[in-house]
Amino acid sequence: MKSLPYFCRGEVIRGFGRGSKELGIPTANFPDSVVDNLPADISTGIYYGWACVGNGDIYKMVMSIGWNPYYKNTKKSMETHVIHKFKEDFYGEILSVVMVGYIRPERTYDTLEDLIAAINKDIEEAKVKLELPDNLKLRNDNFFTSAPTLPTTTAVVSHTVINGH
Ligand code: ADP
Ligand code: RBF
Ligand code: MG
Repeated sequence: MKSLPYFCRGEVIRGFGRGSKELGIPTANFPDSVVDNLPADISTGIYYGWACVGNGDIYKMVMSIGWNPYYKNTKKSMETHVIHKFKEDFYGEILSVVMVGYIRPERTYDTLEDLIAAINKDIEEAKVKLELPDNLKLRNDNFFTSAPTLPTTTAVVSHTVINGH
């Protein structure tokens, strides 16, 4: 995928409210404007990378892009699970991410427990892969230090601008 690493940011919106939080795996959803801006070579599936809320600390993340085949969604979503325990929700804030690598395609599972186990395995893989020197470097990219903190129309900067820096 020639577009990796891929930098993007956008407001955190409400998702399907399916209670991924109750599963212990909340995912911050991006609006359509961010999903529709994805380059064509970024296929659906599971990715790992770095994420930052507003201009807060930078944490490891895993992201799911697609139609969640287990739930048969009709709408393509882009959901980030930040690998950190937050004290509060951050709906309405700007989430900045860099997608660093691809883990696997999305698939369906026989049970919810199997889906959760797969996601937890993704999280473990992300933690290990992000420790590689080339991947650690992206954590320090000034993309994160220049993060806007308010949801404005300019917050959803097109990928050509961000990735052309
Ligand atoms: P929704 O369907 O609205 O996306 P979720 O159950 O997936 O609901 O919860 C997502 C929300 O939880 C995020 O928008 C964010 O405000 C909050 N949240 C708290 N901790 C995290 C985290 N570690 N990663 C992602 N979102 C988190
Ligand atoms: N949904 C699926 O239907 N199939 C998957 O393989 C799948 N993998 C995921 C991997 C990660 C790391 C994350 C964060 C989510 C994944 N999801 C997958 C999405 C999950 O179904 C979704 O977060 C919940 O339905 C809440 O919206
Ligand atoms: Mg969500």
